[in-house]
Amino acid sequence: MNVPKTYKNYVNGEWVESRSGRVFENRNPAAKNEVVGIFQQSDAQDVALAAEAAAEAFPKWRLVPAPRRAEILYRAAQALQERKEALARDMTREMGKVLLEARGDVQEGIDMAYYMAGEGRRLYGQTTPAELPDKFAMSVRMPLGVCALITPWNFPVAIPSWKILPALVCGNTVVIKPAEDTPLSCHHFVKILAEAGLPRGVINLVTGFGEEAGEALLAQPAVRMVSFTGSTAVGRRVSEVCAASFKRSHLEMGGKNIILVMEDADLDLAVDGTVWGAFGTTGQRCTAASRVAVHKKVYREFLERLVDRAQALRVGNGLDPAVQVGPLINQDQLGTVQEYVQVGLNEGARLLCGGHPLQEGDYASGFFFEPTVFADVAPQMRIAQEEIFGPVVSVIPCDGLESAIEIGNGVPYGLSSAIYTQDVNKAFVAMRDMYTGIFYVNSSTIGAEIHLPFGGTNRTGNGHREAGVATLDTFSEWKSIYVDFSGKLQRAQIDN
Ligand code: UN1
Repeated sequence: MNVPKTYKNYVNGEWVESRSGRVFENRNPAAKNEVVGIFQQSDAQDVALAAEAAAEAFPKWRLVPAPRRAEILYRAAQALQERKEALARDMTREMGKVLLEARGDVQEGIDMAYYMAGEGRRLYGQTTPAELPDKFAMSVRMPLGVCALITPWNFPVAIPSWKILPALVCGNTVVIKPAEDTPLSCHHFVKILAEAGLPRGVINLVTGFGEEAGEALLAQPAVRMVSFTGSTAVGRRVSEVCAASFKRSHLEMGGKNIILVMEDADLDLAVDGTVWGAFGTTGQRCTAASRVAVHKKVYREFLERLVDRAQALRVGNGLDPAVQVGPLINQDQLGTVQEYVQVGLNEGARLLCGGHPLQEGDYASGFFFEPTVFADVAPQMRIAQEEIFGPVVSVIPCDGLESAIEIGNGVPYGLSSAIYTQDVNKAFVAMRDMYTGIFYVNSSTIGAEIHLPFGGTNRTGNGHREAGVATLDTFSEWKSIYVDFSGKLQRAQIDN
C-alpha cells in the first residue's frame, strides 16, 4: 500500500510541522479511500508565528524595487508552466475537477504570474498639474503590509494566484491558508514561489481549518488586510472581525448567475453555453450558470435540447479523459445538493432529469451526482435565489428582454450574467442593465480572463475587485505627493 506523504507548513522560509503536531487527511473526492496527503492542522500558535514572520519580512521586501520583485514572479510563472501537467493531476486528485479543467486552473495561475510580473514595471500612479505655480503633484502606490489570504477549494491554484501575486508585486508580505479540502495545490504553488527566490518570511503557508487557523488569522494584529473567497456566511464573519480592528477586507462570495436566452438566440449555442456553465466544474464555480431565463417562444425547444445534452454527460473520475463531470468536493456538498433538489420538488418545480446521487459500482467510492435540470421554476423559488454550488440548473420561462433582466437582477447576488441573442440592441440593453460585475454576450457565465477585473455586486462582494488592473487597488494604498519648489509658503485653495 502507498503510504501517503506528509506535507508541512511554510513559515519564515522553512518547512515546519504544526506546533501541536496535529495533522489532517486530504482525500480524493472521486475515490474516498485514497489519501492524497497528510497536512498540518495549524492553530493560533502556528498562525501567529506565520504572521510575525510576514511582519518581520515586510520592511525589507517593501523596499525591493518592484521590477526585481516581479522577476521572481516571472521565474515562478516559468516553473508553473514546466510543471503544469503534474500540478493539474494532483489538483484533479484532491479537488475532483476533470483534468482538462484542472489544466485550465493551473493555466490561470501561469497567466496571472506573467501578468503580475509585467505589473512590476508599471504599477502606475498619476502625475497631474498642481493648482499653484512651482509645485509638482503625483500619486504612488504603497503596500499595505501583511496580507492574510483565505482561499476556497474550487480553484486551488487560480484563486491563490489571484491573491498572492498582486499582493507580492505591490510589496506586501503574505500568509495564506488554503481550504482544507485542497491544500496540496497551494502547497505546490507556494513551493514554486519559494524556489523562485522569495526571501524568507515574504510568503507563509499554514494549512488547517477555518474555525481554527482561519479565525486565528483574522485576529492577528500584524495583519493589515484579509482577502477571502468563499461563502457569504463566512465572508460576513471576516468582514465583522476586520471592521473591529479596521483591517481592510476584500470579499469574494456567492453567486446566482443567469443566462438570458432570447427568442432570436442561436439555440444550439445557448444550450452549449448552458451545459458548460451549469455542469462544468460540476457546477462548483462562483460563476456557474445556475439559472436560465428562456423566452417562452423557444422554451420547449430549449429544454428538450438541454435535457438531451445533460443526460449524455459522462460523470466520473476526472482523471479519465472521457469524463466530463467530476465528483462534488465532499459529503457535505453532496448533502446540500440533495437537499436543494428536495426543496425544488417541494416548491413545485418540474424535475426534467437528474436529481440523484450516483452510488452504484465505481460511483460508490466518490461524491457523484447526476446533472440535474429543473423547469418551470419561478423566480422567487429558493432554487432560483440561493447558491447551490452543484450540477443543478433552474430554467425559468420569461416573456422578453425586460422581464428576463428583472428576473436576472432579482437575486441577492451579482457576479456574472450572460445573454444569447442575435439582436445587437438587446445585447446592449442587457449589457447596460444587468447589475453584475461580469457580463457576457453569446458566451456562458464562466470563463473570466485574468487581465480584467473579477468580482460582483450586492452580496457577492464588498466593492473590491481582484484580477485585472483593479486588483492593485485591492492590494495597495494610494499616497498623494506634493512637491513645492517655489521657496515660499503657498496656501492651496487660498493663494490661487
Ligand atoms: C470561481 O468560481 O470562484 O470565470 C472562479 C471563471 C473562472 C474563475 C471562477 N475563470 O469561471
